[in-house]
Amino acid sequence: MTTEFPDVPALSGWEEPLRFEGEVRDLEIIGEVPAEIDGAFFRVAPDPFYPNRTGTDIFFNGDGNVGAFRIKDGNVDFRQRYVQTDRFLAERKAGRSLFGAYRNPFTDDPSVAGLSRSTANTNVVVHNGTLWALKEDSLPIAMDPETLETKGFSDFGGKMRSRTFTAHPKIDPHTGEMICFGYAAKGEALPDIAYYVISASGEVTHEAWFEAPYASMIHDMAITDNYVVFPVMPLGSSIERMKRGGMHFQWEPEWPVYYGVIPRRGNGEDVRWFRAPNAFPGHTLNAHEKDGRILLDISLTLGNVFPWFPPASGDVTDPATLPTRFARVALDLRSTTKEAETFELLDIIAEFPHIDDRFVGTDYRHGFFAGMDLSVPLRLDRVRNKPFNLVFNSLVHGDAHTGKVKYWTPGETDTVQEPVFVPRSANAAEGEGFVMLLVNRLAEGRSDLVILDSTDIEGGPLAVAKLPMRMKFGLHGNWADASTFTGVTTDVQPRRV
Ligand code: V55
Ligand code: FE
Repeated sequence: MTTEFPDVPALSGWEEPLRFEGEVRDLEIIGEVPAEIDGAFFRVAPDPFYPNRTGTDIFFNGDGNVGAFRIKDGNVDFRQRYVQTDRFLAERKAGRSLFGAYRNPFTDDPSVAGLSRSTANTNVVVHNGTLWALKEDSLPIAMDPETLETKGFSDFGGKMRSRTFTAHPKIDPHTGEMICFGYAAKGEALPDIAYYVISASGEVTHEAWFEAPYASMIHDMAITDNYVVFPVMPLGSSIERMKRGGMHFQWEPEWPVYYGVIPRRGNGEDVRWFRAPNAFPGHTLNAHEKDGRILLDISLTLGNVFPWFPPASGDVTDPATLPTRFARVALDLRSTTKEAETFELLDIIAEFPHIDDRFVGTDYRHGFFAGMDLSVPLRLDRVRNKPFNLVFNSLVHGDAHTGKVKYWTPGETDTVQEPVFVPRSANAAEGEGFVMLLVNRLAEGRSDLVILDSTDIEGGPLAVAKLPMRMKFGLHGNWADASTFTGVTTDVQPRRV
């Protein structure tokens, strides 16, 4: 490789491309990994393998590099492998970048026209014995959870007609169904949404199509016992802008937020839209039904969290300075209102929420987040590799019933990544178990996997598994019990590269 990576903040300092695949068996552990933990923590980070052909790039456009921490009998094995997307394989074959700007096919080398543009870089989720690597512009791609071998993209035996699949599907803890959707489902920058239910054994059992109020990003979703919610973000898409070489998304400060609600087995005409003032709806913590209303718990920021998708005016604000909170949005299904009502749920600056997944869709208490503990300064003047964006210094626990908040803040030169919750046993009480996260030791240029007691995060780590290298800031990951790894039956499409 003779070209250099562009000198942009998104690919510098801590976020310099790592491009590492391999394994470290039996990590050195300070403390003790609880013996009852048997499973794996999967996570994915954007990690561009080649410098982008356009000469610049954004963080969201890197190739998905999946990390797996397999934990058993108190030991931790680490493995990392790129998702072998069609795009990754084609570029490896060519020895250079062939795909251009983020979600802008007009900037691609003509030789890759029609090939999947998925980087598979946003989330990794186990369902039906398969590890699905997800990017919201494409179909999911299947990996083997034990070897991280890539098997291929799937359209679920031809039954999934959407061109896209969310990076944030939800798994119903009672039925094992994967509830999911694609936006831009008929093509980039079009308003079509396709909603799907996939059974525990991987069959598409329900499909519904409808249109969003405008064509934009719909990043996350939420489910309740009977409904599905789609928060529509005012990050508009435009083919014309893409053709001019502009960004796929543009922040639209005048557009309202919409929340779409559809019954779990509903059809396109059943969708109901609730409007709310302009804001940035981020990740959902959970949702549930109460007294005829849907209560959606979601991060809500007043302004654009993604400055790399600026508004038409070009004005950007440092996202760290924008007012943000964890909100409870009420959607009243019994009245004819078209307005959503917004309340404060937790007084925290936090994102990357996870709950005890056995309580998805129901009334619940425990949320875990990557957040900011403002009482501990982040001393970036003392670190070698500066982090780029999305900087959090603390693991946060919030109680959705009492509003009580707890922090574990590792240190003045440490940042944290998204935490996941691990139940102590299959029938443990809600929130009783462990929480696991990557901590970036910015001064050392190295990361640790840290395991804490989920009921006492203030007590600090039970175990610290030391990595010999830095872990790029990942987007999302999930915990999967070892019992869910077996029975891979996924029907995948033949490889095209
Ligand atoms: C997000 C991340 C993406 C993306 C769209 O975090 C939204 C939100 C890593 O890629 O393509
Ligand atoms: Fe996300």
